[in-house]
Amino acid sequence: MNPYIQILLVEDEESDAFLVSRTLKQSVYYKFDVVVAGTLSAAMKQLEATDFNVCLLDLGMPDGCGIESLRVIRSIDARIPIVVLTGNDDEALGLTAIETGAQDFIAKNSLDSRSLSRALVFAIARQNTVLGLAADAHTDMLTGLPNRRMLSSDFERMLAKCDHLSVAILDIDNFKSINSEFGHLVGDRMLQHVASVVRQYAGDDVQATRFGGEEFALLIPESNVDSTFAYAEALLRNIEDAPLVIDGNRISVTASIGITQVQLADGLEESLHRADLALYSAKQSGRNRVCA
Ligand code: GH3
Ligand code: MG
Ligand code: MG
Ligand code: MG
Ligand code: MG
Repeated sequence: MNPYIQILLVEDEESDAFLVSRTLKQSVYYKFDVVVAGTLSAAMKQLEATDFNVCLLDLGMPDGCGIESLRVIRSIDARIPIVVLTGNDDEALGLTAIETGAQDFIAKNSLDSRSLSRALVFAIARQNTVLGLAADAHTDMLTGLPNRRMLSSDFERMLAKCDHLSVAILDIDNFKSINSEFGHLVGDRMLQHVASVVRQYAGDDVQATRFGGEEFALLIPESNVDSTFAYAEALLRNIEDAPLVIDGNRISVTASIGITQVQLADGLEESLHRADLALYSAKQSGRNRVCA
């Protein structure tokens, strides 16, 4: 681990902040760089301005009390490892803190450089592992796109911040014949290729997901049926115009897309179902086209 560790110390008692900083300076193995925030709102400003490696949090703050302080920090930063400082050997509070999302707790009156360093370094290492596992669980290995697990949280997130959302399902045409003609490995390369065309085309605003085998889902914000139709149509032209080149051989592919606009009462499943029916129409009417 990087021996240089940036800590946000959220502590309202100056004498305690001094004690913690002094204890950290005694570490032989790590250089702890400590920034002190005396209130939760000061902590919020610091977290927005700087990338800290870990947050050391006193639960009793003037603008927050007990576990509530922890919730506040977590809501500002969902990823930062948090080690809680408890005042009076309050083990029950420390354990509750861990259940609420802290990585560890340590009692202020038993601070020593070794156990404090250990708690901080362990918290960082463990949180890295947890975040890595979470990222893996939400990423499709073959294409690197988010997978279906990610789709429902993306759907809720986008629905919350835009007025009109559309859903598109893209399915590669006659993909079985790519596999049977060129082999499964080339099929995999084709999936990666189409995924990269989709990802580039989608950019930052549209959320693209590998939805299933050779199917991709797109969440398109601030769109209606007409704009989504044109958007999807242009994507199909990009795919058609970008053959996969392997050893000088150009392998062309097309896809079909079903689109729908998310209705007020819709959940993700209803929207996907309608997009899937539209996709079926696109396939039935000859493929390489968009249907709504
Ligand atoms: P259609 O135009 O009707 O969509 O025809 P299709 O051949 O694409 O139809 P279908 O959806 O039935 O076939 C999808 C195929 O995709 C079947 C499966 O073997 C293949 N497939 C799914 N996932 C993968 C993968 O990860 N790699 C490879 N190489 N093939 C996959
Ligand atoms: Mg306090
Ligand atoms: Mg399919
Ligand atoms: Mg199919
Ligand atoms: Mg297909």
